[in-house]
Amino acid sequence: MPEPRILVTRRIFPEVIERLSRHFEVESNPDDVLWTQAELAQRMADKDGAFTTGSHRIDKALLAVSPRLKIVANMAVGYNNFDVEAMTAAGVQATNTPDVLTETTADFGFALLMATARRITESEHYLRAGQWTRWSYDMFAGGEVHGSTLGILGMGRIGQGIARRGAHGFGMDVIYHNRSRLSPELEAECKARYVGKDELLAQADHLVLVLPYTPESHHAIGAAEIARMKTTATLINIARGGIVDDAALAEALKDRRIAAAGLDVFEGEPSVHPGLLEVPNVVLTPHIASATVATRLAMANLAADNLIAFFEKGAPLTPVNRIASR
Ligand code: 8YV
Repeated sequence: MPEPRILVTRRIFPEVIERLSRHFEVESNPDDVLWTQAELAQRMADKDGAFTTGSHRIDKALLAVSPRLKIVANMAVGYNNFDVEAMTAAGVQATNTPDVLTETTADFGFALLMATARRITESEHYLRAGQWTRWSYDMFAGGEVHGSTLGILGMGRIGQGIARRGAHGFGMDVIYHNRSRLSPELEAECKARYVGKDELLAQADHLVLVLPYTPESHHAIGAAEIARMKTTATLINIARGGIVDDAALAEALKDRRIAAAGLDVFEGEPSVHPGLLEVPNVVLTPHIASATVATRLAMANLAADNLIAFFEKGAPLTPVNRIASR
């Protein structure tokens, strides 16, 4: 039997390409060319499987011209780049990389919260610009982190990791809102209290977004939601751009309707709303919440494991959809 043909859509660890090559005929992208969807479709035409990141959409149009495709393994826990319904209808297995990035991403969420509340990047820019000439009592005075109220919107694995850090490490009062409540045991472990969305917005000193991006969560935080927040609050988004209305947020930050924001993800990234680049009270990072060497390698290996398990054992390790057996 000929080896299955796999397309790897972006540059990834050479050792993972090497692993894949021991099982499959691999077409990789070592120069990391950002293929258009049309270029991707051309390459996908003779492939049995694909290793993707969030850079490309796996949608109806692509599936229609990928007759051999049986599986797409995303190197990400989020899979809003997949049309899962269309993939399921086409009998294409979808997989993601949960768990391996949970703690690293929660670490970053907390780092972004701290940097935002304590104005770390803003003050560094000031220092680098040679503006620090003397002490003053209110120089870069920020908001308190320890003992404050931490609000979490989206209480999956990463949200729970942030809750634990806040409650156990910083004595924060943790409240959360989610589609479904955690079990009493998990609530106790995270020291987190379930509240309605309006109460979450009104009570949080620091509001962290960790929910998946779906049609329902599009602009879950817009002008109306920001208006319900404390004027001293910070907003942290490590989930997906599109959950926040970036134009409304830029306006609110300019008018100091909230104190500050920390954003790792953006609507239409890698471009960033110009209003966000103009205000000082925002910490901006280029979608790096899972970016440690160890975690990115674990994610790549899990995506590879999914392809190998699917073709060699008939079932992937971390499926997103259930497909009828062929
Ligand atoms: C990825 C992410 O690096 O896992 C996710 O959902 O957002 C990041 O960890 C990114 O999606 C690239 O695939």
